[in-house]
Amino acid sequence: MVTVAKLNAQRKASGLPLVRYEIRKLSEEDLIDLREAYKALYDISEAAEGDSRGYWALARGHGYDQALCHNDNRIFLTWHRAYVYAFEKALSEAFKTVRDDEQLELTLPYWDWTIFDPANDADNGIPNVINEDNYTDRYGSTQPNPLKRAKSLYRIRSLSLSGEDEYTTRYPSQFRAQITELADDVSGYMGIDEYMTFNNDFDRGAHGLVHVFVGGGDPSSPLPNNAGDMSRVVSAAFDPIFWLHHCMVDKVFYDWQAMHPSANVPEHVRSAVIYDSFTGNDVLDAETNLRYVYSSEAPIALSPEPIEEQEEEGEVATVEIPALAMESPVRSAKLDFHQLKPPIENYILRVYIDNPQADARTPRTDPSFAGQLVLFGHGECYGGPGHCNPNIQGRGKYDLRRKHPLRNKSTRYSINITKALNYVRQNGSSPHTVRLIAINGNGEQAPVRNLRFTNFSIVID
Ligand SMILES: [Cu+2]
Repeated sequence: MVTVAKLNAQRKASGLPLVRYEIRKLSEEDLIDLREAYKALYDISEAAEGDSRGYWALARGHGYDQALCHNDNRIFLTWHRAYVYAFEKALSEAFKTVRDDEQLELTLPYWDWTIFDPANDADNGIPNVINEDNYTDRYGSTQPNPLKRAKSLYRIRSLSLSGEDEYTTRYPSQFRAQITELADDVSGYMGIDEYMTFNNDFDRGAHGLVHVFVGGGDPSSPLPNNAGDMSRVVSAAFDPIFWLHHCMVDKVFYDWQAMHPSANVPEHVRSAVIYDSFTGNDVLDAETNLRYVYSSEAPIALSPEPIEEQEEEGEVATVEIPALAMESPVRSAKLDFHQLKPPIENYILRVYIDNPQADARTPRTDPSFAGQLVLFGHGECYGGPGHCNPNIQGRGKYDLRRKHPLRNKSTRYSINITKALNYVRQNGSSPHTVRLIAINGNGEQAPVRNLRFTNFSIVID
């Protein structure tokens, strides 16, 4: 099975957007990665509290003693998008450092608080992996769960607390009762077509509700008014759940944008400077500019590791899509090729779902047909060495010329399989199989290995 960090590193090398997943869909290995990454951020701050790479440097930006998220409500959505993005990058950097491995690219998962899942959630409505006190690390020993609590600069410096009181605390006894309302709220937001109405309703609606009821309050709390950390702006971002919550807030924003592509974003929101010196314009198109997308299903790839061209066997490539959890039709399902080299001859790549008999003769009218990619033959290379894939990695600060237009390692080759997947969801049983067939210019089936790509992954949301 491919991990989130390894798959995203492969996608990054291919110029594809990174993928953020739902926390309940992560594998044990992914959760260990996430926990080690959080711990690595804590360790940076523990060693030097002002280190800009560390947890406290980020958490204090929410309104403790640095930037102020609540300074201007009109930029609620964009400010927090930049804030979560900065956290995700710091998390991934700390993870690479602690693992001493550059071939990893961690993304932050989101916590979908519109559902209660008895198999994965605690009675209070919070997923077990976030709620449990301890977890088993990759060496089999018990460790404190870094997603449960973190030391808070606010508690230590401003409230002079010590010992166990240095750690963030939640009192979520009323949270689970809110989940139905949260789901209703989010589906209601999707019907709003005006940006500022959505921004304001969401900020002071579902977003705030999660803060208030996850933080909660209790007479034993040493915070003012017996609050939990999540229920106060000044302390919220010190609780590790803050980032998983705000990643969900960002996903709702992302989904809303997809449903309202022509909504007018006010000039003030576009030009306002937000967290980390971004402007609203920099972050409005997350997929293009920040290079991430969301997936509501677990990571799916043909192979856990990049495939060497010569090793791939067989006439077709088949990958299994695990049972789909979503009750409603999927909004988007894309099959993305990693580092596909434009072929010399003409090829058509066809995708069929749940049809083990599919071959070059299976017509496009067959309900199992999911989509195709027509690759117009590139021909022999007549250029000099490196012509078809000039070195672009080396470019950057030392070479500011316009990028070379020929670069197959970062061209997106993608097949949209949304329609067919929704069809089989209704008419078939899961898990589903995706079958990739290559057809040459004579209409004959050709080995898929004739097409050179290092892997493909499927993103379903
Ligand atoms: Cu918030």
